Amino acid sequence: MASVAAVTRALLGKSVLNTGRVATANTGFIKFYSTAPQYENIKVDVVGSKKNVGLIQLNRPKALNALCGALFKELGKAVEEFDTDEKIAAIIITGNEKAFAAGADIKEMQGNTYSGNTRQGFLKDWEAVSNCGKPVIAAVNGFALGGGCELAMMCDIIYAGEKAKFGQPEINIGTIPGAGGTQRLPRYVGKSKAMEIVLTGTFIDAIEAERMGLVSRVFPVEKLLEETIKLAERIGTHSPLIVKMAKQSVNQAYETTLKSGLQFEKSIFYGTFATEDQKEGMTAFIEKRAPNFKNN
Ligand code: CO8
Repeated sequence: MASVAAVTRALLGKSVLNTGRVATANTGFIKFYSTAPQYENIKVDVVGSKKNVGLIQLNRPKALNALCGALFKELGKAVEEFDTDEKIAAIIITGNEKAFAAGADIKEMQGNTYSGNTRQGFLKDWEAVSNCGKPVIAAVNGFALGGGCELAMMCDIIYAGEKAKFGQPEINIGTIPGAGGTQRLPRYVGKSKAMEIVLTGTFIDAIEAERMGLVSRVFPVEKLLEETIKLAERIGTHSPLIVKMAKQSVNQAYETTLKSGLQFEKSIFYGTFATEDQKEGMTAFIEKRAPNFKNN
């Protein structure tokens, strides 16, 4: 499969930048600067016509992007950097055609012990994605299994290629999902389907995942990244501040009762009226022009 950089260059017809804050000459090649983060298990680019989309590609193809500890540390760092970078509007996490991620690294954790897991807080590095304030979109081709499915579910939106396969096969290897599979999956697809997936380890395909509400759209494999970048760019046309408030409010639906969720939503809604971007958005509507949001 072509690298993410090659795909995005082809899509955008221009060079992409990595997270080094210095732009390269438009030679069509990515140039890495010494100040840019160097990663071993992921690749990081900034893409989109406005260079406001952070793109993270999981990059352990020989192990089907199995999520080893080092990968998760790097992923967390990259997400946090994009989250604090004011130029970035949304973040995409993707894999390759064969695998988004085939789960936590079984070879790495096979010898783990209960006391060791507890002492070291096994999984603690997995929180950066779900804590990110900006929208995070999973672009899933191939296998999203175990921790890979859980990683996708930590994201705010899941787009899938038509050959994607989702599953929680931990039951096959004598354990259970440990990063949200028994908690987020029922919230997406309901108890009966979640039980079936978790208790049998059966994989579901992209169309079924879309029908269940796990995935919001399915695309031909080669179109997935292009469509996901378009989605991120569309989000990026809005006020980043209001996007963040909207994300907080939707997330609250998973944390609380309807009554307190509605109260939370109301206070965030009222809060938008304390922002310049609400004034600008409504003024622009009345004046029949495009808004010029200031993230304020
Ligand atoms: N961990 C480590 N290595 C893996 C993993 C994995 N999860 N998945 C695949 N690989 C490796 C294989 O061992 C193989 O390596 P090698 O060439 O050295 O033998 C290589 O990737 C290619 O895999 P296969 O030859 O098996 O490829 P196939 O196309 O035949 O099969 C499958 C693809 C069906 C995806 C198969 O590889 C498979 O079943 N993988 C395991 C899926 C799984 O059980 N995932 C759940 C893991 S447990 C988990 O995620 C718990 C999450 C809780 C949080 C934990 C936080 C750390």
